[in-house]
Amino acid sequence: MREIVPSMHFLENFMPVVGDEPFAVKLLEEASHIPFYKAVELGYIRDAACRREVRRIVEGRGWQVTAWCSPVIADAGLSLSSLDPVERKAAVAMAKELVAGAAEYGAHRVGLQSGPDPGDAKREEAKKVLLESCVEIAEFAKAYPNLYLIIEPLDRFVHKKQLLGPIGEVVEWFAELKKTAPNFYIHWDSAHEKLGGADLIESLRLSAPYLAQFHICNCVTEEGHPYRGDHHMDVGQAPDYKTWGYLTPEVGAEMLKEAASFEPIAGIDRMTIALEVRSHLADDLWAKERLIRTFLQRVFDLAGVPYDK
Ligand SMILES: [Mn+2]
Repeated sequence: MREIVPSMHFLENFMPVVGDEPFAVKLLEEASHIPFYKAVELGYIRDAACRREVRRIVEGRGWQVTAWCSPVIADAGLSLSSLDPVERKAAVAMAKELVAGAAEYGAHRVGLQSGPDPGDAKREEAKKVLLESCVEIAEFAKAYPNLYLIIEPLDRFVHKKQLLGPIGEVVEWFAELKKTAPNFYIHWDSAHEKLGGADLIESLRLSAPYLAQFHICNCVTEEGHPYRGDHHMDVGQAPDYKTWGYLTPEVGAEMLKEAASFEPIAGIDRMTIALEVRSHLADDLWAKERLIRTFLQRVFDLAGVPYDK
């Protein structure tokens, strides 16, 4: 059995305001009074005073902190799996900088992603250089004793079109990475798997030997539907929780139950689960937060997994 605790995906749930760091920090402080969550997922924070504030809040709350740094590298137009050595070198240097910065505001996990899929002909080479990038970052991250690295496989063919990728391939690649970089783990996401056409439970099981945390996330997979893709879409509301997507509390509970049944792995005392829903400008953010929390609570209740220990 593995212990799994609820995580607040602050970055996505409060997306419209996270760019205003001082404002977002005030919201984080308010959010820290919600007893349900035992972990939090943030973006990359740049301001030194805000970093100190975030650290004070998360340490005071005893939250496990994930810092999602993947968008920073992608937004800079860089990729850890780039076949251009100059670009890849810049991406690795940036990743190290992000690890050091995230450690300042109390991060325990730093989240990365591969890079765009280069197509059939160059895929194997890209995987090879990605491994080299990850080994170098892992070596650097060893200086931070309570910090691990996580990599989130995305979909390859539908929306995010990343190198990693279908879970079977990811797991094979990961086994190789683990030999030299034991401080790397997988972050699994149900929407990417669903969009990739995977069976959710089977995919989750494949990731189990390396799994540190996961997202449940709603999406539409139907071709031609305007909502198709990884848009971090809304979940439904009681009583029927129906949306155009696949995710209901019952489906979420099935995943949570499965993950809780896995054998423990070295380095991971407790896993986290977050419900990934993105808010948009003009949303009532606290109403949205309540909706997300109510849904995730129901997932725990249906799975029979306790969250208030
Ligand atoms: Mn995700």
